[in-house]
Amino acid sequence: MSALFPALAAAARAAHGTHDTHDPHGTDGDVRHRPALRFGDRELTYGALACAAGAVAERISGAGRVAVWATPTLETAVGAVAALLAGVPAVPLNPRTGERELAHIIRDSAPHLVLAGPDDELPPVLAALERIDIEAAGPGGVSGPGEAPGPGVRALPAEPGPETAALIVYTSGTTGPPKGAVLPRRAIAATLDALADAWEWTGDDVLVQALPLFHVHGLILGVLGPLRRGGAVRHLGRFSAEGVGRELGTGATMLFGVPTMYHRLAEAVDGDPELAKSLAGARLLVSGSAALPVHDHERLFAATGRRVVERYGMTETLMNTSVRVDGEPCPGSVGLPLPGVELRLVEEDGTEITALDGETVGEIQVRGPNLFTGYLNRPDATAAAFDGDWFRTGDMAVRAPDGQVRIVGRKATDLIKSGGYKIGAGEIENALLEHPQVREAAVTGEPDDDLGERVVAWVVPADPARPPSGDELAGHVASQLAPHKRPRTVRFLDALPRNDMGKIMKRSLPHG
Ligand code: MCA
Ligand code: AMP
Repeated sequence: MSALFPALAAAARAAHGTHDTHDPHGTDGDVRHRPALRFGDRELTYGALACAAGAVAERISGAGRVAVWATPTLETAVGAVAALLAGVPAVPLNPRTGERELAHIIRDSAPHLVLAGPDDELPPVLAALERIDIEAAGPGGVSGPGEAPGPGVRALPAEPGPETAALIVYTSGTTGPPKGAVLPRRAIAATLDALADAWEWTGDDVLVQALPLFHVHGLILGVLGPLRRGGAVRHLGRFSAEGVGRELGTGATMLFGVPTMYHRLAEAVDGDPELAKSLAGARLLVSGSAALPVHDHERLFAATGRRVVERYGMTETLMNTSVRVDGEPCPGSVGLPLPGVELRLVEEDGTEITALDGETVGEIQVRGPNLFTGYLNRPDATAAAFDGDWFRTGDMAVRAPDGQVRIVGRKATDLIKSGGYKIGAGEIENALLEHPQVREAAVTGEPDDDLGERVVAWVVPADPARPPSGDELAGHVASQLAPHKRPRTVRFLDALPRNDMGKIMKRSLPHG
């Protein structure tokens, strides 16, 4: 495998005078001056990034694993790149993770160090770890737009092997706490190159995004993707339709977002001709992490004349399919398997469905170089996730005669996708049951125009005369797990419907 980030390697070599400075993508002929990362008004060129990330890489080289306090900032992007340069597996942490979940992730992944921004306040559970502050400017580096790095650029370390773990990303299952998906460098390179093929993604593209940097979508696709191509990313810090419009109107060419963001753009675009113009001018609008409702797709098309391209992936598999830019637009479809990805649909009894009839529903199974190597410390869960060498996604789909994949549902009803975040019903139920005023709890997902699905909690209070408030329970879940896992609706019942075995029958819940 070639270097994960060729442009970064070229910038570092150029700074050492070992190679000519010619920029293959170049505007001004020197790769070091090419913009790489921009967060708000702070920007790093490839030269400055090589300098800043190289300095951090040198400090963490040889560490077993590092945690990265993953705020939506330049520091986090530099920290993640530094870990990749050093060949040290990085565990991105959601800074809003509550006590219970964070304690689990730290226990499970056992990092030796934590990388954080100089101003970040870390919670007590991280206090025992050695902390390294990420200086985004780096020694001799600068963060002003377009300036060249100073003399402090480090020689980048030798590239580790393709099977080396690059990232460990925590993802929820139906029950129990989140599991750490171990993603090797090979999977990251394979998925980004397959997307480049499907999207004609080059170093000339400038991506705008506002995704969290502790998940695959925002970090791997949205930061490492542009860097692998030698292009640039502008991160908004937090999502707003106005920010998207501004960046697409001033040079950004692509947008990555979850369906909730496209829904909000569809809401905003009607009364906003400037936004419509900016979206219409984009080279590529990509949606993923959950299904984009055809309704929002059509609203955006009507307002802008642009089709949103959908791609389908998973933390464990990275990207599996995408609508191609050189193919037919296909609302409601997630497109074709990406180059290198094998995909099949399988019946309940394990038989492969060969019909491309757009009707026969089966579970999507995939294999290819884009897959993870397993769940950290969980050989049982890893084994259960595979059927031979095929990974069971749990997503149900049909295939049209031209091979296009259309996702129609999920095998497990206990997984909820809200705002593009995967949430396990079981983990929320466990947290609710720990609340002293809760006797019984069940969690379901209900359709939501904005979030796709919203978390609904069904609660039997310990004392029916004094039930806890919905806000109290939402706050409890937010503080133990994470704010995006909090129930948006809480319904109180006298008892949960159960079958003869005592199992909760979620389908029998009054509105479930
Ligand atoms: C509200 N908040 C609270 C509470 N209630 N905080 C603490 N306790 C509470 N009880 C805070 C939230 O933290 C947040 O803070 C604010 O109130 C609003 O919260 P929320 O409603 O959750 O956020 P939102 O602004 O409505 O978020 C919508 C969103 C977000 C921006 C679309 O859901 C999002 O970023 N989703 C992206 C998920 C993603 O990247 N998934 C990819 C997974 P504040 O306002 O300060 O922020 S990877 C994947 O799925 C695969 C690989 C794939 O295919 O991509
Ligand atoms: P995560 O576990 O957070 O990585 O989420 C992966 C899941 O998100 C997949 O198993 C799908 O259920 C869902 N997903 C991702 N992209 C799409 C898409 N374009 N359409 C429908 N579902 C999607």
